[in-house]
Amino acid sequence: MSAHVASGDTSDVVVSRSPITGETLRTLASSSSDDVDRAIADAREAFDAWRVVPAPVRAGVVRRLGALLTEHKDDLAELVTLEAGKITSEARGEVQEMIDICEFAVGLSRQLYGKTMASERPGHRLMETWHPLGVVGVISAFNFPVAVWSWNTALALVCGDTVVWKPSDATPLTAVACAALLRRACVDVGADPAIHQLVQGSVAVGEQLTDDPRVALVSATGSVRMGRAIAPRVAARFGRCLLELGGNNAAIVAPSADLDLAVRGIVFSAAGTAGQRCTSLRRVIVASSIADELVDRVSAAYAQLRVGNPFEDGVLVGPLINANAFDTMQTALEKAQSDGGTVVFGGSRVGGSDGDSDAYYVTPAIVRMPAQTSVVEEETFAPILYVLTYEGLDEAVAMHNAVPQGLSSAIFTNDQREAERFLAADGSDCGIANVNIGTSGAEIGGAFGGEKETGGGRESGSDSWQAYMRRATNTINYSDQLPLAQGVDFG
Ligand code: UN1
Repeated sequence: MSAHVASGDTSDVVVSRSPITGETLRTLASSSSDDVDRAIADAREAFDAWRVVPAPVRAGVVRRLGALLTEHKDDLAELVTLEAGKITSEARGEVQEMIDICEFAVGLSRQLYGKTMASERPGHRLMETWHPLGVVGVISAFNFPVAVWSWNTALALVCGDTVVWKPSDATPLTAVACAALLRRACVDVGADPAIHQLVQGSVAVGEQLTDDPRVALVSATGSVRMGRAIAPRVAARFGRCLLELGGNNAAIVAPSADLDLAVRGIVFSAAGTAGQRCTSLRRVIVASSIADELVDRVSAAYAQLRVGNPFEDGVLVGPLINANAFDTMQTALEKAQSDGGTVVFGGSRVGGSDGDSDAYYVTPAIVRMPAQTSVVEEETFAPILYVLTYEGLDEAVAMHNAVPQGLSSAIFTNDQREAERFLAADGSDCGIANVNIGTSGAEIGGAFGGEKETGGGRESGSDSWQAYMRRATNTINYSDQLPLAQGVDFG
């Protein structure tokens, strides 16, 4: 995603502002450099004791956090709507995603498996053990202000790490709420609350986490630009990075596709969350024979979408996060048109936002493009859906992969050959590849992340936990001989 604050910003306050009205909700103090230093030091100190607590016992904190999230689901969702502008159903879904990852992490605590390998030497055993890594710095974005934190934190805590969290400076109140719930979970189960530290601020705070050698892993979600700034700095100190950066997600719609299903999948992925998910659908690559019909049907569905206050029943598209997001969207639309594109639906600022208001509501846009020009290759964090056409599947796959990002992808087809081709080695080059389902709204059970400029990291389910631990390979000799590997003779 692409929200970014200018580098070197050292503002000493963080302003919580609601995109629903543009009003300031509250001003919080930013963490000073000393505060961040202390948070890292406290997390590092807490790690010494936390790493030797058995993982299934560590899971107690996460189990309790899951219970507290269940109890406070609606309240936390309300805060997410207020600060991030998500509709209530999606905000609740985001909190549900937190509850789900807590359950996953609790089960995982008994499954941090290492392998046992056959040794080539008699009387020897070869195995691997997974150990806690250290302090994990979590940098998260405004658009999933709570779920992405929980993916990282639930896994990190079960893995024996401690956490320092720098949330987006657009969503400081949801962060305070999450940190308070986790603190309470710690107190309730008798764990040291210092295992989690919250620091608030803008780029300077993130940079401090990035550069501090006590932070073993920097897990960052945000723009490609942010990832480019973080990765070399962490690499320079041989730290670890887990990057979840921009997406430019596409769906191929083949001639055999079930169009009812495709339209529903496209509309949710492209217009849902006002196009402000990393996984939002940004490109449709449709067979030319069905392109007009598909565009008509998606346009008709868009015409039914209510745009407005995300707290209101029936509203499906809330506001953009701020003026900058609106300007970026308008610039992209202008660029697309000057590249020969035609806006066939939406794109303009609408009701609830008069010229004076600092709230930005837009009708989701559909733009037919003659080719995949440079603006289509960029991730614009707003509801713009570019439509491109193809003749043969090879061409569609080539077009699909010809962007710098590689997060999520989909094909709508009822032809198994086409579906398998899309999922094969020479098919989609993304970290997520779906069949007959949109690009957004992944479950937590799978690994989440992508390739190329998306950064290569994997979070959430499957074996993503391994990024939060260090692996030790152990060779144990239980014989009275000392044979050397590879048949080496040393006297
Ligand atoms: C993000 O946009 O940063 O797959 C995360 C999805 C959500 C997570 C999105 N489960 O759309």
